[in-house]
Amino acid sequence: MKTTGVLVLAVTLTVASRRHVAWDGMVLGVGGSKIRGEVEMVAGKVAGTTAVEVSYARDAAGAVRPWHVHVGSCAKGGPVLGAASAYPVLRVDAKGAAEGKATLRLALPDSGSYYVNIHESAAAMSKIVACGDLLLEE
Ligand SMILES: [Cu+2]
Repeated sequence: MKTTGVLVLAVTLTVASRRHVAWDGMVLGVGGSKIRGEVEMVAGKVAGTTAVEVSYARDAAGAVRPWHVHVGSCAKGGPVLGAASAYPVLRVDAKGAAEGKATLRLALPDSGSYYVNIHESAAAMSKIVACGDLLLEE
């Protein structure tokens, strides 16, 4: 019986340390862009990593868009979360849709404020075409 108790405790601790935390948000066009989509940020498959997925529609076919999750909010701005190089550019398809994934070398945050933004182009990083604040879902 003692062994069973230890086992139950071990299982309970394992489950407790794997809280299902996810960050979700809507991606919405800024300044006349009609972009509409979603972003999700969850723990990566490898411990200590974070996986981000973004997908959206209603953009200009053929556009190539840099994007990142940033610390802060669409309203206030803030620095890129992780390395900017971890976010492969989005390539908008013929129907105006795009999707991308990034793996960040940091553990999924369980607090703070984050947002995703889509930049006009590598040559016009300061122009934001879409943005979305992330909300913590537990
Ligand atoms: Cu950015």
